[in-house]
Amino acid sequence: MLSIEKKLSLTSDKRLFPIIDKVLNGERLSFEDGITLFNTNDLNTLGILANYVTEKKNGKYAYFVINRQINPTNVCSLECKFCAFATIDKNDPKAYEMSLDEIVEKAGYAVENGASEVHIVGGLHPDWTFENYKSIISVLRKNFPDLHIKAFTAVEIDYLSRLSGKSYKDVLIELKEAGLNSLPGGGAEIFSPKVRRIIAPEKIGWKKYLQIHKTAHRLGIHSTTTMLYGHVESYEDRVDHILKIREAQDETGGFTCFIPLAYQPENNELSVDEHTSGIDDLKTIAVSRLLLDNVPHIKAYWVMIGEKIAQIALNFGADDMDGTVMEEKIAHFAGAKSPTAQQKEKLIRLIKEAGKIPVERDTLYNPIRIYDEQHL
Ligand code: V47
Repeated sequence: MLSIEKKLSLTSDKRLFPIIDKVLNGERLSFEDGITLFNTNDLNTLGILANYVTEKKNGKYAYFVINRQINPTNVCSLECKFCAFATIDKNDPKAYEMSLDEIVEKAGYAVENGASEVHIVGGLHPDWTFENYKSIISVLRKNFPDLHIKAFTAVEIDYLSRLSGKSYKDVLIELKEAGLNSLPGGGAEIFSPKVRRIIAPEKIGWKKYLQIHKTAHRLGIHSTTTMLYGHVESYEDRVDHILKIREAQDETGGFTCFIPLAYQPENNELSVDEHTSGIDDLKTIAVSRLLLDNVPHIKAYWVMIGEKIAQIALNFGADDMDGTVMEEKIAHFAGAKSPTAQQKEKLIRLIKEAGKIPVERDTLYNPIRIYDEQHL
């Protein structure tokens, strides 16, 4: 069998040699390295290198979670150009608002089906108060004492701060006291202000996004983080985004996972009509793994890249597939071709076929069950 050094030395792209050396020596990659990696056509070497780093961090384990997404409302005062889920108009036939009873019912179904996590994100509803948002957390906590509540993106936390007149820190403390466990990573989009002006002109910028996550981390609230790619951004924008996350993680260490989100092109106002390619999805996952030396996990989100690419991504730097999801709306309003839910058995099979060991995890990556050979 060829050693890793030998396999990597066979690269057809000589520009990769210094990067390979750095990775094998455990050295941090630079902005320029990130650009070179995005520009290479030697996908195989990129995959081998990223998989080497993944297996150094997480062995052969690949994770999934039994979870449910709940989107309490799609009424939103922001009008992001890529978003097909939200509407600004409460009278729009597609507008909806869930009652607390509906939210509890959905979470109850999830718990009955083995979920350890609910992932809650929705619009910035112009009529809802801080107390309305907080009651979603407290009612779920009251009904499901052991459920992990991962809720409200940094964009929602900023909104709650403006609604209540409280600081980010005080909003987060109150939500934590109500039962919030962690924050999801949505709302990051692409940090570049130039791109943000095109795709999400009214959304908080990268400084506030990261400030909110770092504030949460300092309060003991972990979070995930994301990057929306495949629209009008450049490779430079992607690398800049990823390195800003790396810098924030150096400060607080609270990100558990990075999730590249592949742009879905339908029913929105952005004039980009193409889905991302499989090669771009794999490159983005691999480069993320290689640049983010301080983030423990990289997620191949099957909802947005499809099951097949997500499965292959497990050998290109990803070690997590998200989960059963149970009801996905955001990507599917925008034309995602994947199913809207996933069976646990299917996730286990996809991971096993990729040559990895499936691990059902909780939100913070504590193993719940390892499906090693004896279980398979
Ligand atoms: O914030 C919206 C993105 C995000 C589109 O934290 C779109 O573990 C692609 O953040 N094409 C919500 N993406 C989903 C999200 C997420 C998903 C799974 C796991 C985690 C996690 C987080 O979806 C939004 C936005 O960035 N989004 N519209 C679209 N047309």
